[in-house]
Parts: sequence; C-alpha cells; structure tokens
Amino acid sequence: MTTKLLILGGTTEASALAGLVAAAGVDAVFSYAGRVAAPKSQPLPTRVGGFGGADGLAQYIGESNISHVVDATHPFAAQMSWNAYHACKAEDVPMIALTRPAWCAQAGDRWRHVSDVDGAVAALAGRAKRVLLALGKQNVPAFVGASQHHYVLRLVDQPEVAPDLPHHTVVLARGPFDVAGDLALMRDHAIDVVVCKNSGGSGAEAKLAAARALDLPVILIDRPDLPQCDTCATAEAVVEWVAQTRAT
Ligand code: 3Y8
Ligand code: NAP
Repeated sequence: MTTKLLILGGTTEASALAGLVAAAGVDAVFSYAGRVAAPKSQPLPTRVGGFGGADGLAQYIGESNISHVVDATHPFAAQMSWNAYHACKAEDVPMIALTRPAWCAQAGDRWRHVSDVDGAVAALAGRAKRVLLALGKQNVPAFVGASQHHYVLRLVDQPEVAPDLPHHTVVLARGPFDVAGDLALMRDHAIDVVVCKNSGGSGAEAKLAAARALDLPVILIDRPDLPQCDTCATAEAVVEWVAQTRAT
C-alpha cells in the first residue's frame, strides 16, 4: 500500500507538521472540523467538516486509501481522538498522536485546577468579578450559571447569537498570542481572574505569564481522558514514524 497520511489538524503543531510533510513531498490530506469561518490555509490538500463519527472516519480511511493517521488535534478535542483511535483499529491502520505537554505551575502562579467546565463555573461562585474567559465559543453557555460576573470573551469569530450573559464584552482574536498583548488585554479590561484550559503548547500560554505578572488567579481546566496510543512530541518525529511504520 502506498503512503498517504490523514492529518487531523487544528493546532500549531498540526500546522508545523503540514509544512514538513508538504516539503518532504509525502502524499497527505489535512483535516479541519470546520469550527471557525476561515481556518488557516495549509500547504496540503485540505478537507473541512466532520466524518460522521468513528464509522464515518473508518469509511473515509478505506475509501481514501489512507495508510497512516496522525491525530494532531487539540488535547481538548477528545471526541475526535477517540473516534480516530477506534476507526484506525477497525481499519488496521497505524495511528500516532502529535501531543504537547500540559502546562505546569511555576513560582508566582496562583492556579486552581478544576476537572471540567462545570468545575470552572463552580469555582466562580461568590461576588461579581471581571473574568477573562479564554475558552473559545463552545463552552460559553455553561457560564450562565455564574452570570453575576462581567465576562471578557476571547473568540475567534463573532458569535451568530449574542451570548446569554448579562454582562460581557467580546474580543475577537485568533492566536497564537503574546505576553505583551495578553498583559494589555488584562489591564485594559481590569481582569480579576482568568479561566482557561490546560491546552499546553506555545499558542495559548501567554495568558498564564500575563496572569503571573499581574498576580491574578487562574482557574485551569484539566485535560479530558484521551486514548492510550503511540505519541510523539514533534513534527519531525511524526515524519520519522511514518518512514519506519510500514503501511499495512
Ligand atoms: C478550527 C484553526 C495554528 C493553530 C492555532 C494551539 C494554538 C492558536 C490558542 C485563548 C485561547 C482556544 C481556541 C485556541 C488556540 C491555537 C491554534 C489555538 C484557544 C484555531 C482553528 C480552529 C480553532 C477552533 C477553536 C475552538 C476553541 C479553540 C479558540 C485555525 C484558530 C480557546 C482553545 O469559535 C469556535 O467555535 C472556536 C472553537 C475549538 C475552543 C472552543 O471549545 O471553543 N480553538 N482554533 C479548527 C477546525 O475547524 O478543525 O484557523 O488555525 C486553531 C488554534 N487555536 O495553525 O496556528 O495550537 O492551541 N483555540 C484553548 O486552547 O483553550 C484560544 O483565547 O487564550
Ligand atoms: P471534538 O469535540 O473532539 O470533536 C467533535 C466532532 O468534530 C468530531 O467527532 C468530528 O465530527 C469533528 N472534528 C473534530 N476535529 C476534526 C478534524 N480535525 N477534522 C474533521 N472533523 C473533526 O473537537 P473540538 O474540540 O470541537 O475541536 C474541533 C477542532 O478545533 C479540532 O480540529 C481541534 O484540533 C481544534 N481545536 C480545538 C480546541 C479545543 O479547545 N477543543 C482548541 C484548539 C483547536 P464527526 O464525529 O462527524 O467526525
């Protein structure tokens, strides 16, 4: 079977891999979920939209003669990772996850770990504060349960429907972000507390450094459970894995 990669993308690491794979002339297709209006363009043939669950992905793998699957999705894109894990088992196609380490607290960090979005809402009980909600659009509705706060919502696209939060400001921005920009954002909006995911990687960690510099507390959502599969930490290691892993 000839080599043809499916790269499940949507992260800084996935984009770095796309560049390497294109430069190496390896046959590959890059995949986005279609979550944002204009995803970053890639130097590979790109498909946008879901596959239709694990079965739909298995069918796509078979019909497209995919020889290797790289799960380069975000650590919170757990459903996609589990679907890929099951589809690759069903199709007997090798799969590797391109991951990035979770962030670890350092001196000066005031982190409170919670296990999920509901835990973050519960952690916001109490008097009204000014909250930087850096979770993207999908998790905003959960915070209706803590509507006493003023939320600064950093989103990729303008929401079609205004968030159902009585006090909120939308800031449109697409990462990767830098510390100077996040410091300015937190100062300009007089932020009291930051809520974010333990995404890891470099594209979203600036807000942690800014919060540390401003001595602000951070409510950090821990990662969901992900499938136990082969993993690597760099795009170069993925290219090496493909070369060493025979297409079945
Ligand atoms: C559609 C594709 C690249 C990839 C860039 C990374 C870095 C910048 C930081 C904050 C946190 C957040 C969010 C974030 C970051 C990178 C990376 C990353 C966080 C794009 C992209 C897609 C998405 C989807 C989007 C989610 C949202 C999450 C915003 C492209 C820009 C909060 C995650 O409006 C929506 O519905 C947005 C949805 C999933 C989380 C959510 O639950 O709402 N990402 N982000 C992908 C697809 O369609 O398949 O245009 O690049 C990618 C990137 N976003 O190549 O440089 O690698 O993590 N993305 C989080 O980490 O908490 C922003 O504001 O500080
Ligand atoms: P998710 O909850 O794990 O997946 C939900 C469904 O979206 C999947 O079952 C699949 O639909 C579809 N999907 C997800 N990623 C896809 C991809 N790369 N290509 C094709 N279909 C995909 O995913 P999510 O958390 O919404 O993330 C969606 C995208 O945004 C991913 O590319 C992810 O890497 C990126 N992203 C997410 C976050 C985050 O915080 N969650 C942060 C940064 C980037 P079907 O079941 O129909 O196949």
